[in-house]
Amino acid sequence: MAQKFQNFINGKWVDAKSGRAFENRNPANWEEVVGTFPKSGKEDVDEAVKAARAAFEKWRLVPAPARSDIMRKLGDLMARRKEELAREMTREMGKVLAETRGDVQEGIDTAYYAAGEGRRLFGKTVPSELPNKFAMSMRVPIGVAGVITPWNFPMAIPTWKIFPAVLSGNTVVFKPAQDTPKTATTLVEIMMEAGIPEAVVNIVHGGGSEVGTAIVGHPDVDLVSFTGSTVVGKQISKDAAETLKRVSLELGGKNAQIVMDDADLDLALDGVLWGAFGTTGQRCTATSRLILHDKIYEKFMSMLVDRTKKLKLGDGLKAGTDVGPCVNESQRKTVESYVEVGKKEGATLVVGGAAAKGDGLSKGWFHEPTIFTDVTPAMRIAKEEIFGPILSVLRAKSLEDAIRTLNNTIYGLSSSVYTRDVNKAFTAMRDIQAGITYINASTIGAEAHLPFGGVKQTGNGHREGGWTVYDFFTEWKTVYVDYSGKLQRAQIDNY
Ligand code: UN1
Repeated sequence: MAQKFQNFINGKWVDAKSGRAFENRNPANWEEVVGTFPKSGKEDVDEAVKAARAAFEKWRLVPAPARSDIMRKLGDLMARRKEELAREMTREMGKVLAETRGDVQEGIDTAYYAAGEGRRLFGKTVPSELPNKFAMSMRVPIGVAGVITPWNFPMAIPTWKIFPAVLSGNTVVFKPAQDTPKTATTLVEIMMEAGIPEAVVNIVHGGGSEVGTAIVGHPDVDLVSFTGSTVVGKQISKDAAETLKRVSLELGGKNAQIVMDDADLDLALDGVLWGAFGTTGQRCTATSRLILHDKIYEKFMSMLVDRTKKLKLGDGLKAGTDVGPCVNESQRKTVESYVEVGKKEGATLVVGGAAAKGDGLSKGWFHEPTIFTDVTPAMRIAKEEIFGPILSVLRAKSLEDAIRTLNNTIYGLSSSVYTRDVNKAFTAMRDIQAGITYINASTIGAEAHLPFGGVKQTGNGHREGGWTVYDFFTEWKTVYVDYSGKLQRAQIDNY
């Protein structure tokens, strides 16, 4: 019998009101059921929002440094259980153990950052125009936050959103992806153990069209933080407009790595292999385009093809595995369909291109690391986010040409340039249109204490991570204190 998991609403573990459930399976072995989870609906969301709203009235009054103490405990608990959490996550979504350990570490770092932030959350005092008058502006919590998260960073991304939300004094209704409900459930258990009061965080499992839509449409949810596809992000934006909610969207990418003719090619090779095929290409920061300078094109391609062929596919829990499975059947089908698109568009398939079979792979959603060359900017494989192990290679004659190609996308999350020329590096930093630019490093691997997010259709201008996420989860409240004892009219006739 598969282990059964529940929602956590108003401090109690409960089934979906409908009694329905869904199954979660290991993508490296689809015969293995991780557990069953409630298939919730609007009525469950209503309960969770009611509980979160009531809890907000008390939580907002707890001093931020006291909330910090809980964050510190949370970080400690996660650190103690890091290995167990990493293993559970690999089993649930497939990426290799070294990466799931990194995913948990991002959560730990985010907890400790939040712990520090509770003793800052700086406001500003500003001189007033008028005598005997004091003026200041301070951060205040907003209310109930809806948090909707993807499966590719099942621990890190929920912590990026929930920890700053809660540290700032908000309460949360959390809907994790249906492919990673177990990791999310464990995270909620740990939050309770650390001392987050009941009902401050509620988890409601289920599908986007049921649970997600209900959260976004709920008049008593004040803000929504979402990471996922651009298509869904646009819908959330429209739906949230009905109640004028504040929305933070972290969406798709079509990130590129440029390799200039003066680059350290071995370094650039390690970078692209890690960026394109790490996490099976399932990161919003993944390298899905490689732009090579004409002069090093032939040499670099032969190095790249050679190394790509040596990547070892397999169960992420097994030592020696480089690349795990796609997260589920539909994701692998998407990857397969893009291989067909690439071939039809006239690109040249140089490595991979098929669902992987062989020892230990027959019951998982594995797909070979795949590379297309002769890709032109107009092709769909150069433009659309695939979210799988496919790399499209383009060519450039110069830095300007390479940057033009890199910028030729509706997205703008991450980017990378390999060059030893400091002038070229600074030109790239200035001219690349992206939220994140790496020099001589891969497009993946953002650190939790710096702003994270993208330009263009990757988002709507907000940033997660570091100090910037606190701008999203707090409201500025301005306060004037007049101690003159008389009516003072600003801007009119006081002088
Ligand atoms: C994501 O893929 O949605 O920068 C997040 C990185 C990770 C986070 C990725 N730290 O690749």
